[in-house]
Amino acid sequence: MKEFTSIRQLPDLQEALREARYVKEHPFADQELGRNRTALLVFFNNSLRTRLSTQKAAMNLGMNVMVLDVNQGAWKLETRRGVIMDSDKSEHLLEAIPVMGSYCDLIGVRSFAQFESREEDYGETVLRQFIEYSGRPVFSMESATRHPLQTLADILTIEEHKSSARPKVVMTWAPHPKALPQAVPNSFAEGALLAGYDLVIANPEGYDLDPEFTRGATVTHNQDEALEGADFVYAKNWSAYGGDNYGKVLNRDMGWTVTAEKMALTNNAFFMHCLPVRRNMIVSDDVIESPRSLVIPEAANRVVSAQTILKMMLRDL
Ligand code: AN0
Ligand code: CP
Repeated sequence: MKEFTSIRQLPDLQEALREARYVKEHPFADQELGRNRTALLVFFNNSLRTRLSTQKAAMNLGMNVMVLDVNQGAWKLETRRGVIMDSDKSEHLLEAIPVMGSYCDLIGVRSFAQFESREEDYGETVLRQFIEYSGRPVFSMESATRHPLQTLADILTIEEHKSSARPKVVMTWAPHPKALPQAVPNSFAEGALLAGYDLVIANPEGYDLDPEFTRGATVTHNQDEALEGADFVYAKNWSAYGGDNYGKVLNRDMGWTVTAEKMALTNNAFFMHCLPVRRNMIVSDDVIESPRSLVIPEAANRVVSAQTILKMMLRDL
């Protein structure tokens, strides 16, 4: 695999899940594959899980790893072409990217939506430049529109816990004080549909996601109705996508928080969230601490998803 920016780029999801289960059972079986290979992880945004799990995955494969926090210690980077560089930005991405590429074999990039323009965000301007100018295979560690390593870990977690062939999976919006990207919900919807789940998306009016990602799912504005009979509840906040409201917070209704009363509507569902999560905004303490909460094994599976993808990319170097 030469590029991994969407779960749809996997040659075969079921084959990738088989590979993931193997990796989980035998984490050190491929130490030779990464020998003398270097992964560079470039972060334009904060991270706990992605940073640590991707480093661990690379180390399990015998790789060397370098991490760059672009906003801490590197030169401030200009990303748009054609601008007169008289601001505080000392270097252009168009030089920085090929330089970074010359120091490594694989590049991971985290670059969130900036909410200045939907076209720029959904055009994936930063990620695309890495793909075009680094000369190296690139994988996403969450871009403006998707978070495929998270999605692969989420699907693996559902596969490990489901008790029917086609579980009912409810992805529900929940309140949050700040504007968050649509990357995680877009990507989860894309993945859950690819996996063949019965996907229901519940969100307030004004929060419908880009249909490019949700086509095939049931979208409803009634959370209680959606939760009925759910086998998995996947909570996430996102900001508005459509119209003039792109990137805005339109709703803070705490009636959407996932509480024990809400979970009582489900088929004794498992609770999932990609983390970081704000307790008693997105989910109540008792739900996230309950035995049905999968947030910790879900996060642990991030090592497995990263290692699976790195392995597939190393094989094709
Ligand atoms: C980010 C988001 O919602 O996309 C990262 C989640 C993995 N969350 C925050 O910025 C809080
Ligand atoms: N879930 C996830 O990607 O977490 P981080 O933002 O901490 O990497």
